[in-house]
Amino acid sequence: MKIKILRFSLLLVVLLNILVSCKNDDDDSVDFVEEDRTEQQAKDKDSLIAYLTSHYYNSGFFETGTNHKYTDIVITALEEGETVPDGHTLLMSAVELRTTTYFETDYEYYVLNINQGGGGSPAFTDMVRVRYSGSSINEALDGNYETFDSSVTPINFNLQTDGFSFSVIKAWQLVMPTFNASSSYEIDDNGIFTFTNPGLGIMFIPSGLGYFSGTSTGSSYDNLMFKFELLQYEVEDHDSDGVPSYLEDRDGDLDVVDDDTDEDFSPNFIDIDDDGDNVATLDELIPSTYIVNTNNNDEEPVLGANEYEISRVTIDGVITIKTVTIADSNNDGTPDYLDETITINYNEI
Ligand SMILES: [Ca+2]
Ligand SMILES: [Ca+2]
Ligand SMILES: [Ca+2]
Ligand SMILES: [Ca+2]
Repeated sequence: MKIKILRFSLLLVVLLNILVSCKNDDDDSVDFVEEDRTEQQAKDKDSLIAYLTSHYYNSGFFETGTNHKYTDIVITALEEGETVPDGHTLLMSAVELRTTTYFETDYEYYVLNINQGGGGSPAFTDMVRVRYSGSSINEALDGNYETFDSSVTPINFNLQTDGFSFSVIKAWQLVMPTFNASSSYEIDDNGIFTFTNPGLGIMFIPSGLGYFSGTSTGSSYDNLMFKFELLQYEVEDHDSDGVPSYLEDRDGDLDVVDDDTDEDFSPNFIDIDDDGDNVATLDELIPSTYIVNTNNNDEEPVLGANEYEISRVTIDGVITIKTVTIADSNNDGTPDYLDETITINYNEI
């Protein structure tokens, strides 16, 4: 599994820097200096455009049906003087240009949406289940098509790290929430899953939204291409405090690390007492339990607007669902768990 968080790449850079610095006393080798992000992005933009304007894909194959796989996508280099054959589309004519700011650098990247997907859509902090392959665009421009990472069997990735576990590169966190997962799935007698109407696409990304100076792909500053199927996702609650992690992004800037209500240097999404009032967040939410007996054809409960499922256990067709509801007992717009002046423990009432 090669997809790692950038932070670890940076750590590696620091370590390399120390190693190289130590050597400097003995010889005259130069310090490792990471490329300037803005300068690198300008080069990467040229590489991405060069690739997208010189390659086409089998678009006709995907015109009917919604159950295609990433392995069905065939990208071919356009030979000099050749026109794009019928049933195919030049990548540049099919992709959508997207922009973002990351590490104070303006980035451009491209997404080819082949199928949106028929299910729900993950939040940027959720876990996704995908099939995918990743390859180097720089290598492809040199005529070498090599996959550096792939999984044809479904595999899970966290879109948001808690600072300790691995998670994906930035581009995945940006792109996955813009697709939908499959609408349903079936498991056959051999345990093989079949997914209906999954999200299917390709992302073409500059090194700055990938591994940048890291060498996970075999070389630094690689522009990358990921073909993927978004199969399923799960809502993540990193600190298990009952509030889904995406809701702990209080300022809504798609960054959970910069939200720290009690300013204790533990961001809300990994803080079990978000307002620091010594009543745990989980205790400042109103608990409910639902019993759904599927043997009696009981229907699942419809959850309230501020109600979230925290656990589900099924025994002999009887489902026990526990939920929490965000309370704002003084109606001042700040929920109890973020209001240090309110200390009601709903699990002791
Ligand atoms: Ca935020
Ligand atoms: Ca905190
Ligand atoms: Ca929290
Ligand atoms: Ca409180």
